[in-house]
Amino acid sequence: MDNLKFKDPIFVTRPLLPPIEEYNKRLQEIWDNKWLTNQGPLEREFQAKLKEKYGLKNIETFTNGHVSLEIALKALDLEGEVITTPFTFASTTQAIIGNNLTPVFADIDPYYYDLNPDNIEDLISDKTSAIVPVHVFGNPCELDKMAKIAKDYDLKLIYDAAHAFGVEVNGNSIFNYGDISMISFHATKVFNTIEGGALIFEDDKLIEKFKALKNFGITRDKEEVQYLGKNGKMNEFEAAMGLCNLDLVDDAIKERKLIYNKYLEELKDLEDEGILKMIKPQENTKPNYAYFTIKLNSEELKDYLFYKLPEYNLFVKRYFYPPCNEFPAYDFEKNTPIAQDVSYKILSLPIYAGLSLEAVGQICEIIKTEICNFNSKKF
Ligand code: T4K
Repeated sequence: MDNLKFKDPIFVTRPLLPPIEEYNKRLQEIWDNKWLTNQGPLEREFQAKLKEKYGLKNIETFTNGHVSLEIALKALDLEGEVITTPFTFASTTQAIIGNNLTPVFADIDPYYYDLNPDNIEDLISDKTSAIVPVHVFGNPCELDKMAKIAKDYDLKLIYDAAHAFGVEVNGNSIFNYGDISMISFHATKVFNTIEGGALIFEDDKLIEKFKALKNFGITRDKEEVQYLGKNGKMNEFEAAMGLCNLDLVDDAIKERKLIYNKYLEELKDLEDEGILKMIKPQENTKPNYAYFTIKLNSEELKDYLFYKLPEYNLFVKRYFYPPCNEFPAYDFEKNTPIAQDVSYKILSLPIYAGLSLEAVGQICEIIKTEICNFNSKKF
């Protein structure tokens, strides 16, 4: 074991950080402007650059992804039930519940682990007002089917695209689908603004509403509180980080691709033997390689690896465990067997710009060694 143990800890991710001199230049601007938050010049510049680089119609930035999603649901004045996925981070479900809406969980597809559109229609009732799918690990949902269901039943379609920064489908940004898409710019994401998030949307009427909702509901024209708002503003230090990281993100995604492909190659034998399953990027998609996951063939093996790998200074994560409809805080129906199966058997392995291919090789060696140890203990 000792020859495979990492000297320094290897985490599931590390944040993308610009050269400190570049960030310092932006800090100097903040000092010169004496403007720290509340729709400052760097936030506006950041929004404009994102719009241009990714071909977006409207964008509003926020303090984090979660608040962005809460505000998206609030702005659409939704009521009743929202159909969503149980295989996601707690945020998606909590944003729905936080808006006094009831999440109704539909099961996921077994390939990309996204909300399966074929499971939605049976759950639609006269109380349903929206669908909130997630592009899990950055892999796009079935966009056309989702759009058709939303149109046929007159439902709002809000994508949780927290993982999907930079992803394109048929040459178009993934953020341009649905009524609204939410992105997270959290430190652990492909692209970060330390904390941060954004909403991308088509409808111009939402521009002023989002600006008000992130500022205590105060409208800019009348300076009146017209909505029950939040403090959801992005500050200038976050926008500065975003502006610096925008210059780096394309190269970071290229590095991630090399890592992703190395995992696919190194772990292929284990997949061929049916011991684990990996996700191959979808056709017609420009992926962002945000996460690399393995679904083990048993929960026992997943648990064994999860608790064993830290002995090698290797820290993987259980994205996402358990499924959100099993959180002890709520009492939801647990009738989503595919989500449950995936959630109990999945591990996310390290992937980030700066992780060497040599380290990836070592991670795969550790996994192979420990799967052998697990099997020999079993029989
Ligand atoms: N919807 C979905 C589908 C999401 O996945 C998320 C967030 C949201 C909505 C909400 O967006 P935000 O409001 O967060 O913008 C992390 C993130 O905190 C969370 O943003 C993310 N999803 C979720 C999937 O993962 P944890 O609890 O797993 O993070 P943590 O602190 O264990 O970090 C993971 C590893 O990253 C650490 O082991 C080490 C490394 N790390 C982390 C941080 C924060 C660093 O090296 N440096 C750092 O600064 O939740």
